[in-house]
Amino acid sequence: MQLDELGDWRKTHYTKDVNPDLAGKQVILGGWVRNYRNLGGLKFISLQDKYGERQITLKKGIVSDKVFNKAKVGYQYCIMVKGIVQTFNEAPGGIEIIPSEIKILNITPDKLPIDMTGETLSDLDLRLNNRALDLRSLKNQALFEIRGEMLRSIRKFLFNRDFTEITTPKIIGSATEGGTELFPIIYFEKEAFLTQSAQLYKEQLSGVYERVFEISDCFRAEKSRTKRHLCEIFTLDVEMGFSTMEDVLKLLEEMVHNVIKDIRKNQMSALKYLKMEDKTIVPEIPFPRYKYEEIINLINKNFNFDIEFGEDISTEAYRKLGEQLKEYYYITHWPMSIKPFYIMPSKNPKYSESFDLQKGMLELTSGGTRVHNKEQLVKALEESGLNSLAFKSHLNTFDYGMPPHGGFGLGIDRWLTILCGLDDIREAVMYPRTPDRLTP
Ligand code: AMO
Repeated sequence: MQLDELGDWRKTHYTKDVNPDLAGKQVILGGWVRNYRNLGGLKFISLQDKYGERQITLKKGIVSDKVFNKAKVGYQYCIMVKGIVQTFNEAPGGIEIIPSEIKILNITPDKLPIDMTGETLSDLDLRLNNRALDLRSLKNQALFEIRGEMLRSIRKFLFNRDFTEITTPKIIGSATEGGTELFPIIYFEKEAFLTQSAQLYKEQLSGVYERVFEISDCFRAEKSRTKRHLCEIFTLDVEMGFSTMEDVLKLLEEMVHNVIKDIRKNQMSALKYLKMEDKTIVPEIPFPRYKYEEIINLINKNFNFDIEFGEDISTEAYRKLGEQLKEYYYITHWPMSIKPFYIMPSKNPKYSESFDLQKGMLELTSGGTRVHNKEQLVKALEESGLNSLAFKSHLNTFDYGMPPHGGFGLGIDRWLTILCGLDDIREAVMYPRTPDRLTP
């Protein structure tokens, strides 16, 4: 088939901008064929672009024979259409385009690897194998519009509160968090690692810019094959100088409240597409706060578990807890023994000035007050079995007037999973990385 050239055609509008005010006017749209129907003397094409879709209507006798005959399309053909906007109540969105010319810019095989009409949902792995195609679906369009809004809203919220956006290295020389969940890489002749989180750098920069945040990816070498774990995650890291956990808890709940408000205000049609308009609602603040000890007592009593102080809460226990506490809530004052070295112990050092933000069973965020005294930090490092020499350059920054500070890390992919009602976190990422997936 002879393909058309783009030539001097340029889009005049995106589908979202074609409204009834344009009735009678000529537009040029471009995109992909989401669906088509051929009813003999009448053909319909659903043309989809990055924002949505519009119906192209070709009625024999109304459009020229040349255009009518040219409109032989397949799923996901890349096309452009020049035509007149017409209001028509029965068309989706109440608008149709009557074409005067069509360009077929690229074609597709007869059978696509996944369904792109939206009528059936192909298997997730198959969709991920064909991700660039899959991402064009209306469902993914809605989902990633919400993600975009979420990131815009987070930035707006934090800039309005005097935060500075930072960017920190993703290649590091020693472990950030301790533990073994690091991906080693070869850095010229040396071993280096992919960063687990911006933790150390955001702390250092809270001693420079006071209130800082970073939105970026970090890497977790966890062989967890669950619907909540990825090996490359996208996180919001926040750190606030001259603050404690109390200030952090307050900021975080206000942020969550505001971001969901913005999503509802600016992305209601995407929420509706995902059938989340009654579920993703603006949560009341302040969020309920429970101490770790209260939570394990509650789980033990209500669900017959036997969690002892100092143990982590298992997935199964969280699942039960999530049936009772379905909304956003904080779990604070975790045992110091299971917290990283940089977390500040409470007055009673059995506990720590730390918290998790939960939504139902899912942990969205962890954070707390940090240790800002160098001697105390060196001691904590060594007590966690880490070599303080490996942290020398980090520790040095604590010699020059490090303010008391606190912060949090929020998993963007996990939050999107919740906001969009997804079953699997891999859906919330354009190209997910898991123990079993490195391509595409
Ligand atoms: P933490 O390790 O709890 O804390 O990570 C912060 C948040 O990131 C998300 N997350 C993950 N999401 C998907 N897959 C994973 N494998 C995964 N691991 C973590 C979770 C989690 O709550 N430095 C601290 C934060 C801080 O104290 O500021 C940290 O990284 O939503």
